[in-house]
Amino acid sequence: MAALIESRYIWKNGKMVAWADATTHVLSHALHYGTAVFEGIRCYRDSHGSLVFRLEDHMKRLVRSAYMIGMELPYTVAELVAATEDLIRANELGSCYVRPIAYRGYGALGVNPRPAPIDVAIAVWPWDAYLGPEALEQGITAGISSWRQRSANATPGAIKSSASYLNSGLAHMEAIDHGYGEAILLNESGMVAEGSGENIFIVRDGIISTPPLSDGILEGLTRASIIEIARNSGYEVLERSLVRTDLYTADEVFFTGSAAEVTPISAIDGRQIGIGKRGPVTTFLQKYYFDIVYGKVFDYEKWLHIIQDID
Ligand code: PPE
Repeated sequence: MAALIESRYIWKNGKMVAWADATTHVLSHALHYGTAVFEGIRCYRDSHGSLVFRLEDHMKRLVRSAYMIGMELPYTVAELVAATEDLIRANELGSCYVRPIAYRGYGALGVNPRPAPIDVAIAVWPWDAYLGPEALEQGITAGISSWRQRSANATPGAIKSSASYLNSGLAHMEAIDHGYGEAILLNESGMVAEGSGENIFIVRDGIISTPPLSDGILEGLTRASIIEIARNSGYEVLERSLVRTDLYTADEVFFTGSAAEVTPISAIDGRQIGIGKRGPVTTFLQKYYFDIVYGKVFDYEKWLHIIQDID
């Protein structure tokens, strides 16, 4: 799932550097104190070029995450978008994953991050189906984690910070150890929050529901896209708090994320969900999502940053 396939160049602090040279010192602040924010973006290849899904929106979220942890990035959203475009061209990749990261680098240690410099990098590499090749069709199993989503007052889920992913990692490892494919975290009030790297949706009697942002989740761009696509297709979509039993009794449950795309959940805590594989609403939304990201739906081209091939 996560083995890196190296590409040629990484963009770092305004320059293209060779993959192997994009290193940082072991005393970089972020390594010790989690002072980094990042993004995960997918780029899809069609016959004319590379289509980067919601690139500008992801870079805006990066800037917002940075702002919330007191980092003012030395690059604008437009500069980060242009850098990504240059990088994808330079690496001549097919479909790939884009990982921008902004972090407190080398120069000062101690809890106060402010004396440490800010470094910004963007990497791209091929990344296959996040939850395994069969997951998109067959679904994956999930378990409710004994680890909780942190409250909005402690490493908030709304900030896509490296620090938050310690919690995701704990939940994910536990899920794997218990024989599940992925973890679902409840928040401190016991409401369903999200997966270790995905937002979550349920379908019951044709109505789609997903936890509200106020339940302490990441404001997922795939989540926002699915809400918009579903509403425009005539579905009722509610942003409402969900309890664990809402998951058990749903007809369908699915995860969304840039990496996970739209992944059905076949069972939760050993209880089969609906028909135990991708249900009809999930199938519809997943297909629609893939059609959109591959540029087949004119109405949603607004979400694609198109990098034309230069012949
Ligand atoms: N919640 C969490 C905790 C999360 O990590 C992600 C994305 C989402 C929701 C969905 O957000 P969005 O991608 O904007 O729809 N997780 C990213 C990183 C995964 C990783 O393993 O690293 C991703 O999907 O790229």
